[in-house]
Amino acid sequence: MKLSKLAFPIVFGVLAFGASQMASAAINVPLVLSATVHGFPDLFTDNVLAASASDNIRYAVNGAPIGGGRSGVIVEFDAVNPILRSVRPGRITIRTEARLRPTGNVNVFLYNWANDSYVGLGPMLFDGIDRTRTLAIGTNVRRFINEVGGIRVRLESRTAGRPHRFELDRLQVLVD
Ligand SMILES: [Ca+2]
Repeated sequence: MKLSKLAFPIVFGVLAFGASQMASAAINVPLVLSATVHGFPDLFTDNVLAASASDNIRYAVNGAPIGGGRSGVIVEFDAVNPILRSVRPGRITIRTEARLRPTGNVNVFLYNWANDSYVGLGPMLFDGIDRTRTLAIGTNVRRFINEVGGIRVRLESRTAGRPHRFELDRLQVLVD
């Protein structure tokens, strides 16, 4: 854990250039909790540590039927770092390394704590081979950080057929 070394450049950047400027270093916010909303409970690997490193140990979820021959996967992760309570970051970046069978989009959302809703960042296209995808949002970032420095990420795949399996090797929540 090297967060203490990253704290200074983040704070310095905010103080020196104002909240609208992005600092040069990013905080990699640790994952602390996960909640699976959809999926077959007996077929997923509910171990958040599996998603914290790129090591081919995967957080795996099988899609639950949602009708019409389709299935859905919704997974939520909480990332928390207390330093986020006191900074005004310019951007949150979600980076994932994952595979999805069959090929399809996984839509990425951040939870807006200010009005209890999810804001979509866009789709990430995955197939049967591990792919690294990145989405970022830089508008009014404070709404995505709660009073304890928490950020909630939702990954949602609803368009794939059955069987439907999402395997997340790594999820990174980066703040800068
Ligand atoms: Ca992993």
